[in-house]
Amino acid sequence: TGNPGNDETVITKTRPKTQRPPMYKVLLLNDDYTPMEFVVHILERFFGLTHAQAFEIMLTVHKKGLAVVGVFSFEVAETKVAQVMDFARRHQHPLQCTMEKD
Ligand code: NFA
Repeated sequence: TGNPGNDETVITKTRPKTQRPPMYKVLLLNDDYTPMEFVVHILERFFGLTHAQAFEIMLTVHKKGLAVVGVFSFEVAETKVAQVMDFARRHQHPLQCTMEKD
């Protein structure tokens, strides 16, 4: 309008779309044969957990059937799964580790 004192300015804020990589949950699955201490060892060795944290997650898997061990980029998650599966296979335990998009 032509009224004095009103410039009719519209303020817009741009929100830059920063790209974040998709994240992946690494899951550990229960079975009837893998020893509890072996699972605890894996969680300490490949996921940098303390003994107490590792024991807690192992028990969750044992009781609930599965648990999320951690959330990582695709590449890191893939590596963790491969490390766990390889270590379990070499020790002839049927432990299963998988990943899924978060
Ligand atoms: N359920 C296994 C047992 O009783 C222990 C286990 C825990 C296996 C977590 C796999 C994952 N020996």
